[in-house]
Amino acid sequence: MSNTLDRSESAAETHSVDLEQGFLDKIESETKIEPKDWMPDAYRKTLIRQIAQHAHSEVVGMQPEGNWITRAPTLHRKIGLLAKVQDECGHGLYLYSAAETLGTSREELVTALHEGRMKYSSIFNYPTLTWADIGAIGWLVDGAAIVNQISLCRTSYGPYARAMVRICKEESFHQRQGFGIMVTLAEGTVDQKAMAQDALSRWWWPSLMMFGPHDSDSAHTQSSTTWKIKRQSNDELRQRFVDITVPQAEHLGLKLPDPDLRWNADRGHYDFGEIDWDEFWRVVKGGGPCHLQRMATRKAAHENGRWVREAAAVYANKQRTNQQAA
Ligand code: FAQ
Repeated sequence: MSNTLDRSESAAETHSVDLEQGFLDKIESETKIEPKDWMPDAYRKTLIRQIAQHAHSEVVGMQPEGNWITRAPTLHRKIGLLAKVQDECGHGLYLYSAAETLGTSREELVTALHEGRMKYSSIFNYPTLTWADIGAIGWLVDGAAIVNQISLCRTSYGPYARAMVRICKEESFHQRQGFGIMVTLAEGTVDQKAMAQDALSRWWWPSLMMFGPHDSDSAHTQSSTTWKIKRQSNDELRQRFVDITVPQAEHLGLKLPDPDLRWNADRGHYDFGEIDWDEFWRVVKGGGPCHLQRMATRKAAHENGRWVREAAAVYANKQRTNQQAA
């Protein structure tokens, strides 16, 4: 009897080692992991966390810009901004759908956000005080998001990687739209240029924080890199963003608010000053200037949309019943 048990336990162990090896082989050979493939629990958990937090960021990220839709300076700018905010909502949808392929539900993820068990990007905790902030968000926040997300197009989980390809195409349009606003303001009156400078000065450091803590303080980087969820580290991506953005600020004739920023010919990169990590962690932990307002608005929108979700579910059921009857 005990021999039979020993044998079945050891067969189960061999099976699980085979599964794990099969998974690692796929990662090694750059074969995407798909929803029905076997994957370690920790890989699944990390993906759900990262994809859902990304989805929450897109949806909460609609708020700072939504604030300016009714105050856009021209019809042309208003149409562009409306389309951008709708795109962010769509990105949230693709990402929640990608997370759902891992065996969770959108309702569960949204509840976790509302109960403070999940995060959204620190960047969306800052206020949009002037129209120039809309330019700065498009240029810097979408610019940072693209640098991060281009890298994620090669992430190992298939549905996430495919969502990223589409999202990046839209984000690059957003980035150009934002830069266009900054160009107009920087080439405008003295007051407009000052407004652009003020927005840049306020959004620069929070944009650098979007990439997360230093690699040495990043809890998830090591495992996420081994599993090729992350293809480049937080610090590598942050450096890439700085290198791309400094010449753009020079083109605008605006000054980045960092006295330590300078080209380092030996490294072939810009050196830049230290981020205020106390501020970063304070914001990440819910102490950001607009956190309470963002969450109250998000929860109210969810409640106000309840009847739509219920009506859509009833309609879908009715369609299903009709199809079965036909
Ligand atoms: N904010 O160990 P790591 C956008 C947390 S989309 C808040 O380095 P990881 C589009 C992190 O979750 C912007 N929390 O974590 C748009 C973890 O806490 P946990 C969102 C942060 O995951 C534009 C802890 O710190 N993009 O902008 C932040 O390996 C305009 C330790 O950190 C994405 O989500 C932060 N900035 O690396 C929309 C991209 N950084 O979960 C509207 C996908 C770190 O253990 C308008 N995500 N934390 O409790 C990623 O690439 C990664 O998750 C990182 C963080 C790089 C953000």
